[in-house]
Amino acid sequence: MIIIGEKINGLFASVAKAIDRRDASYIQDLAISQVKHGAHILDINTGPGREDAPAVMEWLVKTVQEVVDVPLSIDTPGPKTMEAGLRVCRNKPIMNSTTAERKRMEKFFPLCKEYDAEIICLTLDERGIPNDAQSRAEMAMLMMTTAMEYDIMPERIYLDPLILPVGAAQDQCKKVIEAIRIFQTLNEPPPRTVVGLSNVSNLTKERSLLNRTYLAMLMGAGLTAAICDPLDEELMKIVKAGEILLNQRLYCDDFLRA
Ligand code: THG
Repeated sequence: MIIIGEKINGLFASVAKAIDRRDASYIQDLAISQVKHGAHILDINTGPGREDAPAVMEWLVKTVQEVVDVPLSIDTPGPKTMEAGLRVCRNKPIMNSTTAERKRMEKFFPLCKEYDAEIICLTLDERGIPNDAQSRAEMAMLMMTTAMEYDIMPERIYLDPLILPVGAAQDQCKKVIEAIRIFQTLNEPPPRTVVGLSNVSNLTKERSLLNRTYLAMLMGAGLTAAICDPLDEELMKIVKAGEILLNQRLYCDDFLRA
């Protein structure tokens, strides 16, 4: 399982404050601890409603790269903010993300090509998120074929069926698992998949329990990567155990105990 650390996100009040103060060491501590706890990639998001988002993105990327050397996932819907991040990435960047909206694809696929990036494709268009797995798969297919018109091969794409909060759309949790299964049938080799795991527990009391239970289910369905909290120890234990049960990691009793 590829772990994408979610914690450098202006959604968190403490991170928003650190951004306002340009408190580099707060951001750098978050980067170092996530990598130390097993993050392979770090998601970087300036948070909502910032006029200075491009400048903030550039500062975040540079600040993080001073202390860790993992690839970064530039998480923004804004083309200017996206490009500000891509321009300063040292490693191959991941664009998070395009949707199936025409205008968004026309902006983001050329950027993906120009910066030789990977890209997350969200199953969402002008009409919103499709309400079942098959429609999500059709939208995923549309994004993959449109990407090919820009010479972006499916190997560079992660498909994201978009997890909704269980409290708001309980029936969607199972449909996202189904979508992960169907996405893998859309191409050969099977397209990679990703989710924003913590979305599922938004506004619930048992966040960690819901997150890790859902992650185990999604792993069983073949999920490639999760944007999640690597500092959640119970969650990371489930990642390790899941990898063993899926025969992706050699079984070792002592390792599981550690
Ligand atoms: N897919 C893709 N990218 C994504 C998402 C996705 N990026 C953003 C998000 N979803 C994944 N990252 C987070 C980060 C934080 C939270 C949830 C998902 C979160 N934050 C607390 C909240 O909003 O309640 C902040 C609370 C606090 O201040 O501590 O839960 O789906 N491709």
